[in-house]
Amino acid sequence: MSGNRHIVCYHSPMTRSTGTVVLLEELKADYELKVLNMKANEQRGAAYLAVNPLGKVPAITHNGALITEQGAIYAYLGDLYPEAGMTPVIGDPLRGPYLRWLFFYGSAFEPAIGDRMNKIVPLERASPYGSYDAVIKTVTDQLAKGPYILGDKKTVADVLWSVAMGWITMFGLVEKTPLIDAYIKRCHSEANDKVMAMDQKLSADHEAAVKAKG
Ligand SMILES: N[C@@H](CCC(=O)N[C@@H](CS)C(=O)NCC(=O)O)C(=O)O
Repeated sequence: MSGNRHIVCYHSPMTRSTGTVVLLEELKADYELKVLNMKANEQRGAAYLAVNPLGKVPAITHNGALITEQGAIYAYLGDLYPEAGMTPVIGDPLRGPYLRWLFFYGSAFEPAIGDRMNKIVPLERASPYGSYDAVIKTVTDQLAKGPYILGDKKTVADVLWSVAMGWITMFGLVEKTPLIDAYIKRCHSEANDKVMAMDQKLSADHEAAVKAKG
């Protein structure tokens, strides 16, 4: 693919955008970060709300076009950097399942986790995902086929799922079973370590900046 592939990524440490930065690293993408200090509530300031009116990260821009929502961001970046070999391209039989698992994440898994966190048990027929148990079983059955979510090869979808599973099991919203633990470890790469080290420093800097303001 030719043309300008420079990505601007709005990021706040230790959040969902951490996974996006891991993906940018794994794709060896040309990118820059615009870092928001959430401890200072910068994501709710007018400047960022003009970028993403929801005040949420991740958000990316490419040639001035805004992309929000992790599933869309991951699909977009995977297509923009196909040479990384982490994207089943159109025509590949795994393209459909690939999109399924990227979108399942945002359309079923996140709502199920969000309801769990908020102690909401919705009517199955009125929720976008059925039941929490059905969602967790569907994902874990898929991971059990392994070694990656689409089978033998690690894809962009694994960056999304493994980073998310890392946070979500840490917060106790999903049990860290041996299957999930092994999956997280299998997907772990140098990029995870690099971004985590950066995030730890950013986080400490943000804390210090807020304290200094009093
Ligand atoms: N639907 C969004 C969710 C993004 C999201 O919830 N981001 C959190 C960080 S983990 C956020 O920006 N929270 C800041 C806030 O609400 O003030 C996506 O999938 O990208």
